Amino acid sequence: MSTPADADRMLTALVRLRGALQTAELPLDLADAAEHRVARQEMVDQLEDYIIPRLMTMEAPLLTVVGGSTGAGKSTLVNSLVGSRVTTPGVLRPTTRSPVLVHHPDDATWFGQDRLLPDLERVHPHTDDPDALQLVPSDSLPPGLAILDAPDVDSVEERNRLLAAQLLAAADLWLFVTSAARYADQVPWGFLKQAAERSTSVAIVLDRTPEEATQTVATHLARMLASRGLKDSPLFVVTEGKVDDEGLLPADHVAEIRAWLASLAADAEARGSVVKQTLEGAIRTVGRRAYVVADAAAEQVRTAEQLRADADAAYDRAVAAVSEASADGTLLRGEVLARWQEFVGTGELLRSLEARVGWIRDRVVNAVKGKPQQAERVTVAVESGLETLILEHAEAAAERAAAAWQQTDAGRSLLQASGDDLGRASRDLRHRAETAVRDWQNDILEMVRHEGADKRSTARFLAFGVNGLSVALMIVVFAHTAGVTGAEAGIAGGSAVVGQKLLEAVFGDQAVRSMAERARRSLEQRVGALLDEDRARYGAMIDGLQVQPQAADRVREAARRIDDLRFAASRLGMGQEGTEGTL
Ligand SMILES: Nc1nc2c(ncn2[C@@H]2O[C@H](COP(=O)(O)OP(=O)(O)OP(=O)(O)O)[C@@H](O)[C@H]2O)c(=O)[nH]1
Ligand SMILES: [Mg+2]
Repeated sequence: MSTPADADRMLTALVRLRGALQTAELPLDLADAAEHRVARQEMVDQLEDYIIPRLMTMEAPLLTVVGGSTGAGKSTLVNSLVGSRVTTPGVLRPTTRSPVLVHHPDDATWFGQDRLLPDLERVHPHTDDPDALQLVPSDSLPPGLAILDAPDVDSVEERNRLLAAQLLAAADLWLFVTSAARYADQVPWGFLKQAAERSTSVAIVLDRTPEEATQTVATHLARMLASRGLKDSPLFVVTEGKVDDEGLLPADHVAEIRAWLASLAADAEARGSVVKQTLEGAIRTVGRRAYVVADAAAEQVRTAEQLRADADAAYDRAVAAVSEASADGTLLRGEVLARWQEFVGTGELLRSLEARVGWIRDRVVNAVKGKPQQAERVTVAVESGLETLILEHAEAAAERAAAAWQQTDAGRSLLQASGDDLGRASRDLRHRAETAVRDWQNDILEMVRHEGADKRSTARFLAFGVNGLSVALMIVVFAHTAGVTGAEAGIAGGSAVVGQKLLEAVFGDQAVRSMAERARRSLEQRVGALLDEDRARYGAMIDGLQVQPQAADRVREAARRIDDLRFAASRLGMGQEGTEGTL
């Protein structure tokens, strides 16, 4: 960030990264998703709470966040540093739930809602509200320095722990407080490790140390700090002292820390380098972690597509199966066949099929004359046969799709979240199937009526009737791929041949072929649409996730841009100053 223009470019890249991260939601329960979600939220928070506002106002006061172990004496330390009771210490753990920010009265403008930690509402009187930030102006702090008392990082209350982490992520400088009794605890060290990795500026306060233990404990702690990459962090030891009625420690106990902070406040350059170290470390870390989130987001998109494809495959198969079974003679059995034979007669008809076509036609005409109820019965049988076929395959599709989803964690939790029994056909499918089949039968009636418009008065047309011809057309459709050329195709095939001949006698070969083709297409469309509605239940679950296919690339692009700007800045820095450079 050598020039204001460089800083602007970096700011743009960071704002873009924040936007990209916000769209990179990770709704599917993939392995590690929980971890990535936390990381993503932490990054968005830190960009909003600290990095972006800080970069926009580099001249803002140094924000020192006092964080650390529960009951280590953080609030007492803040009060003692300020010299009056600005935040409430307490015997009951945890005491501090709502952060308190103390600043010089002249610096008030820097800590408005529009700057750092924008989601914490600014309040002036004391509060326990964890969503509020209590602002306390105090003359006893020098301008350019603000101190924030945070909740305990290892709190028994999760809300406290999260808030403490968020506040530390918004700090220019950590004043990390631990006590002689607690300095070896694990949680605080987790935070310190993070600070070391991110090059956050940290000073350690070993609080409440009994006089006689000072040497041993301080030496041990210093060694621990060095081995964890924090050897350059100042270490202050505060010996255990008596607190006064106000809960303040004697001034000399905190004099050293106070002096150090005052010297930072007074020295713009020193202050600037503390801020720069933390800010640059935060930008570097966010940039690096962004790639991990981008990978996770890409994995979400892949998984969502796979789940969708699994459901689609299950339903495609059902559509194909219904289409096949409604054309290969499968339906020309049982009830449909029996009713059809009742309508056109059998035996004799079929036996002499090859020989005397003309004769058959006449026989059929005679056979069906005046039997409209029989045609109606065929229609009813077709209806129920088709419905059963569709329902069977819809059930099978739902089972297959659910079974495929059951195989992954992500799919399993989607099934659970659906609240609907996705493993079964939808509840209203039977009703919708009835309607669809009836609509299809109406299509056929329409077709026959239309095709027969100029033949209405012929004897044959009259003999079969629109209904009779329509059921014949259905029968022909059902035998489409079963072969309709002769009796060798079996009874079903033979029955279809009768239907075919019958239609041909009225409409002619060409017209029958085309009608059968159209009737078949219409059936496929209706069945397809019907099953699509069931399939859509799965699609809706995926759509509801709002997984953004572009998000991963956008995150990666923004992170790369940040890398480039950091690299350019460091080269510039080396060229000009012969040092390691800036960002
Ligand atoms: N005698 C003595 N008591 C102290 C000292 N520091 C803190 N205490 C007491 O220890 C208790 C906890 O101190 P706090 O300042 O509330 O500790 P904290 O770290 O802010 O606690 P949380 O906000 O709950 O995490 C209070 O009763 C303090 O009065 C100290 O140096 N000497
Ligand atoms: Mg406290």
